[in-house]
Amino acid sequence: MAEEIVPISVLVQEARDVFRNEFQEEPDIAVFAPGRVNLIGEHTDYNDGFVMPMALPLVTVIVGKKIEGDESIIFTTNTGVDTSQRATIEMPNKNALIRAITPGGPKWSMYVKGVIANYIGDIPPAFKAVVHSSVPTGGGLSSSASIEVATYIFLDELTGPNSIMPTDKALACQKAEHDYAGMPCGIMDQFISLMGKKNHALLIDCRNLTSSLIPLSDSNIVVLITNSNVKHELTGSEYPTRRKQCQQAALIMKKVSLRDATLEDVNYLKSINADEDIVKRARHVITEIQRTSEAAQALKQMNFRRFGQLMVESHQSLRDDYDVSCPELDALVEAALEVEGVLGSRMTGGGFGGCTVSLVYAHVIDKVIGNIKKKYKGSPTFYICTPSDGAGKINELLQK
Ligand code: GAF
Repeated sequence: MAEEIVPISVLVQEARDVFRNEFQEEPDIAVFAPGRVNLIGEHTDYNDGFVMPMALPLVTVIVGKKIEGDESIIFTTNTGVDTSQRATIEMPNKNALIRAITPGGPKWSMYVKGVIANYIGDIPPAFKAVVHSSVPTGGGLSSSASIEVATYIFLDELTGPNSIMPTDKALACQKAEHDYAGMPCGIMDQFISLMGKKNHALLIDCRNLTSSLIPLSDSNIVVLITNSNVKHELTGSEYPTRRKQCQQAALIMKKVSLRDATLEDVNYLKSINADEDIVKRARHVITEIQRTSEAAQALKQMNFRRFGQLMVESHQSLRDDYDVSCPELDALVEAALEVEGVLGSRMTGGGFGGCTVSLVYAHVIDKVIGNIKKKYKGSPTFYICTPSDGAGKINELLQK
């Protein structure tokens, strides 16, 4: 029914086999970084707001080793839309004032290049590596952030111990995505991929980059992710537009960001006949930040029913005010909510396709999956996920 979650140990062995095949030698470094699902707090990270994601057991693994010379060679088992599985990277010049890498090459390699260029501290040596992932590409579960963060941790292993804060590593990976992949993302995905914790959701304050863990491990409750397996073209262009609209709203309200605004400020926007889209975007962000704070309280009190209601309100707001849902995501949410025992359901991530996340009583999980399969016109895939640990090294798995 649901997809099998491949254990990290198996992914590492698979990646090692590919490495041996490609390079006829053994890797001596293995690292992983997870994808994420956002439980609530959507499109709030770039508005200084709160988000509440959890790290997934779906991960990107990188195995590799240091080599002599200036050129790194990377092989991926998953190319996404590209056809080329191999990329070479000219490592940055140690004497250059600005650490830049020539762009170009397959899209997946841009995430790796961007992280090398933005790596904090010593310039990493050249390396050979294999990238292998169980995070579905382009499914809204942060496959790109998991490659970036895995790359960062891999470079840490190459260069040796350092005292760089995880938040600074997350910021470096975010900059990699901005500058090398051209996606002006917020900080949520890289942050949770680094700092996720088993059996916990993470409430992140994206204004001051602090976070608090909230336990999420109740044997009666299941987090169900449903991949619509659709991705509409709008994603690339609409995300920057939403960011700009939020900045415009804050500017008109004379606020640093929408984090500082209230619904009274939305009334002010209306009173001056501000553009209707601007009003709606601001209303979503302001109410979503409130919902996320309330959801954190509900989760602390293990009030899953309230948490679920807030998820539903979040979806409605994303659909009606932020205009980032699509008929497929709406249909998945609707089909999930038809089943008694589903506490909440919403689209998750940037929108325009990708996944929904539902909070479900464990005893109705088969019923929910069955109903979605019956009602949804596409071909959905399902993942039952428990909150998992953030990125780390797993070199010992290579010894086995
Ligand atoms: C994408 C972005 F990368 C995140 O930073 C966040 O803005 C999310 O969309 C929407 O909440 O995943």
